[in-house]
Amino acid sequence: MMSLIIVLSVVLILAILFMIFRVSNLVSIAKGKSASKIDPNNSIHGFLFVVFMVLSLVGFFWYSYAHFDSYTLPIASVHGKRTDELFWITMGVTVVAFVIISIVMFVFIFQYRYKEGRKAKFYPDNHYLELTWTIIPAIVLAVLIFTGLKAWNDITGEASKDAEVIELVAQQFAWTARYPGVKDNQLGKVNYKLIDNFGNEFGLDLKDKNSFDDFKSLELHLPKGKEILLKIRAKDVLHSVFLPHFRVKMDAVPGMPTQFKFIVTKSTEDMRTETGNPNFNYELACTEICGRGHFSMKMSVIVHEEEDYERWKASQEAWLKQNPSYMKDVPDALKEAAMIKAGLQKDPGAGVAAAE
Ligand SMILES: [Cu+2]
Repeated sequence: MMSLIIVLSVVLILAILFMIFRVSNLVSIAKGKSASKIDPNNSIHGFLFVVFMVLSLVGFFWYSYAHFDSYTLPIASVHGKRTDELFWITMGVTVVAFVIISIVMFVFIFQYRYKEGRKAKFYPDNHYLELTWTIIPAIVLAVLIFTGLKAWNDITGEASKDAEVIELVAQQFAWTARYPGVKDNQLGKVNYKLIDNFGNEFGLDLKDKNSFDDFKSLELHLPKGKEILLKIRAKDVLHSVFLPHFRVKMDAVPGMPTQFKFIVTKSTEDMRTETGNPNFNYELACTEICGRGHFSMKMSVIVHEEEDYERWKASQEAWLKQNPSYMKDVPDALKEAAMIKAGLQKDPGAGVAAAE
């Protein structure tokens, strides 16, 4: 009902404005002036354009300066410094262009408004001018694009052999991480056809011996100072991994695994000291509108010193230990190895050593 009233009011107001316009036109015709004559408020409109420009530009610079800290987070990764530099160079170049274009656009509207007797000059072309405004932007854009492309290739390129590989799986509306497990440090194979509703949310392929000690985590634990390779996939729709402090942003695409490598430079504790906030926590947020629950799709991130990180990893239970019913999918020849690797059964060798 309320929206109907609003729609009717808007229609009514538009109709009234149209009628006023018609009446004033008719009045000016009746007074003997031509209807096509220029509006007497022309100068006021031109002037208002300039006022709008000044207020907008002042507001733009004031906001950018006054709220700088609320939209720039401290950097906590190695490549983050570089991408931020690129960001600010691009920002500088575009702001200069934006300001010049805005001033020219609005001042010309005022300066060259209609005036009785003034005629526009016919100026068809000027090769030097055309060359200048083609070549300079072309060079600037090429430099920006190629430096950006180089940074991008470094971030998404091959990770080193001893990088910490972690898999992030996105689904509506949660993130799940899979770690390779301390026994082999290799992520086991996955196959989307093996995903089920009973526990195998990763689609873990238990025919692969590397999968036996993989473990799942609902928090993302990361080591400080070590190269990390995030392997990212999505199970349903597009999602996007966003770790703002690390300047990490990568889409999670169903059917097309993506990855991102980076080195974290500050542990959670370091950041708590730096920000003076004892409750500071890193966060992973989804930055792709992925459905109704998108707003809630985040994950806690904890960055440890490397030793603590290894300790945390060693304290985690293998996925297979938490879901022992999947032992049926392990080939017979590998069953014993799987039991030992998953921690379902003590390593007989280790047992003897402990007993001695
Ligand atoms: Cu999402």
